[in-house]
Amino acid sequence: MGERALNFKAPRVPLRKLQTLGLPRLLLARLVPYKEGLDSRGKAGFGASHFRPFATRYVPLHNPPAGHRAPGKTTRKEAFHPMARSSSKAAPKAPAKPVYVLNGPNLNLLGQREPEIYGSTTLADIEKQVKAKAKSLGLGVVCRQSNHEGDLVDWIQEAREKAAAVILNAAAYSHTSIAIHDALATLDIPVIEVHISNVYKRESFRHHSTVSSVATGVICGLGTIGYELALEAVKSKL
Ligand code: CA2
Repeated sequence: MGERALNFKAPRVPLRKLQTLGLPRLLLARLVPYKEGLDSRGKAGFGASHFRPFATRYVPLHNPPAGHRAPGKTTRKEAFHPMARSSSKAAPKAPAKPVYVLNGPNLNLLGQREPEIYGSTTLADIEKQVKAKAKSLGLGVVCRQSNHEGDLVDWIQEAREKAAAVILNAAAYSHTSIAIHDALATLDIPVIEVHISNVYKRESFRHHSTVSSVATGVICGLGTIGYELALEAVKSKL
């Protein structure tokens, strides 16, 4: 029988009324709570205040088949059978902690000077791309930039507690900073070093990095897409 033929709306009945009819609470939990199988706290079953008795017997038109559903939306089946969720095609769930994307000195000038080396993409563009990529991977991100070494050290220390991983373009500090090296050495989360330009094609003072020896991996010379590749790498490590 088609879904349309089965689509009728049972009346909303307050929980209190059903209880006074002598229906045991266990049985009430089998009835479909009002509002898409979830109660006001987002939970199914116990604690819902209104029910549509017998609603489990029909498939409503507003409950589209899996794959045609808004990402993250809970179906009735999933509400009552939590195991059913694992096979659904919901958007990937973000880990509790975000990835810190940290940029060092002068990177705020991107797109304004030296486009032959760094391209015309601005830092704001990069952060927009990073946020979109992170979302598609189910990751959260925090993007920050500073011209001050101490800020980068503070944020790396903060990442010990608050971040799932660090993506770092320490810019010129990559070639000089022992403080950033030492802060990174305390982390036990993935660290991806990024450089927009190919530092090995440039002046010899850019060939050494104090970051690389304490990084999980290094991406260099691929332009601003390097930040997105770094997110892919982080995703594979988490
Ligand atoms: O290629 C990279 O991403 C670098 O980390 C960028 C640093 C440089 O010191 C590193 O050797 C390689 C410099 C970032 C400065 O960016 C500017 C952008 C526009 C105008 C001036 C500087």
